[in-house]
Amino acid sequence: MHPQSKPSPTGLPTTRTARRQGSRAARADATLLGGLSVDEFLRIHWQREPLLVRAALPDIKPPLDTQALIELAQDDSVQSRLVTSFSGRWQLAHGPFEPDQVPSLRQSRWTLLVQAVNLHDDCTNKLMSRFRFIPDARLDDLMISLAANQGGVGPHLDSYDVFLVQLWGKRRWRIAPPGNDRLKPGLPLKILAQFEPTQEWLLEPGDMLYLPPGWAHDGIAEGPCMTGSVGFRAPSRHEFLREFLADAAESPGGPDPRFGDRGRSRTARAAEVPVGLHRQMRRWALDWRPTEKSVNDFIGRFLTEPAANVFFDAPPRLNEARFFEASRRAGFQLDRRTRLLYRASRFHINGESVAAPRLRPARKLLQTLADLRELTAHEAGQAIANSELTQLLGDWARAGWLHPANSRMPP
Ligand SMILES: [Mn+2]
Repeated sequence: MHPQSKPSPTGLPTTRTARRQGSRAARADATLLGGLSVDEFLRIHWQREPLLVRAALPDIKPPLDTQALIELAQDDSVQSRLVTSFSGRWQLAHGPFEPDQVPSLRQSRWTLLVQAVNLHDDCTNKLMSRFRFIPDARLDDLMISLAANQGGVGPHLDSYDVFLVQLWGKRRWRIAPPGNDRLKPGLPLKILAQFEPTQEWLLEPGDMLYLPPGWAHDGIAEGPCMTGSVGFRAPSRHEFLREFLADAAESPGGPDPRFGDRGRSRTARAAEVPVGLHRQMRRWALDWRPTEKSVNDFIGRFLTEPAANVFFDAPPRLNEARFFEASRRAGFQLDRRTRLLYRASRFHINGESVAAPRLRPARKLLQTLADLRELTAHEAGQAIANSELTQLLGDWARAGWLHPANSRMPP
């Protein structure tokens, strides 16, 4: 369909962002959610009810083969775990693994879990982007588990929503509503003491199961199989405040008065906390207020902070003229590991906050880059014409956060 042939429901011209995302949503509607529209799914199922979708991703192929996945688990920048239940005894080992540490698929009862494969593989990243009807700030990663026959991690529950996508082979899932979260004692992994499944399905390639947080589930491979888990992030108050307060403590800003007790009298009770000292510290604690700006910026930095094991490969010496020339021809694309979010007039990228460009068209271009994770050659040309954007995009390219489109990205 020609993009201009269909007026938007509001009668206003649609932006390219809305159009591209609209078509993405329409494609998702077709099969991904089993005939439900995204809106219906969000209203009926999201954070409420499980949903089984047969042939959600028809013709799916594993984004990478078993050998490539095992090789990822050998990489020390990748988080991986090996769960085995040989002779009924649960064992857990953390990667990176030597090639001979991963059992053969001819042996039963083991699972290799590789976290955040989307950060390392473009096809996996593309698969995860099918779920961008949930905002990036809520999307976490796509884990891939490779299981031998009868492999699994035991009945357990997660605190986050999950889409379980069967990529290859078959896995039998049994689930139970939230309730009993008591764990079996003395095991290296969290396995529920009690599990009384209420529903059960055998998932085949392309089938998908959505589970809200807290639903107990047990997936057991029937023959060797590969399953993708699209996971979400939902900070708890404690997690957020721990990071926020640590950040605030490191960057107090303003003067830093120190306690003093000039003119004090001698003490007869050496162990008693001095009244003045206690009073001063109590005041510091009770009077401390973050500024609105520091809170807003911290939230953005918190939500875009790269995982501890993510390291961007900054080009050794960026030839800026050549970089902008290549981008003018092909457009820009964000590195697949880059987290770029925006709110009001601030942009947050990989744990840093920057002010939006002053001119509205430039701001719009940056929002498009964030929403679509790329700019066309035409848009790149417009961006390069704005000096504020050129500065910003040059900085990001130097950090390895942004590349000319279609260029080989670091593995
Ligand atoms: Mn799980």
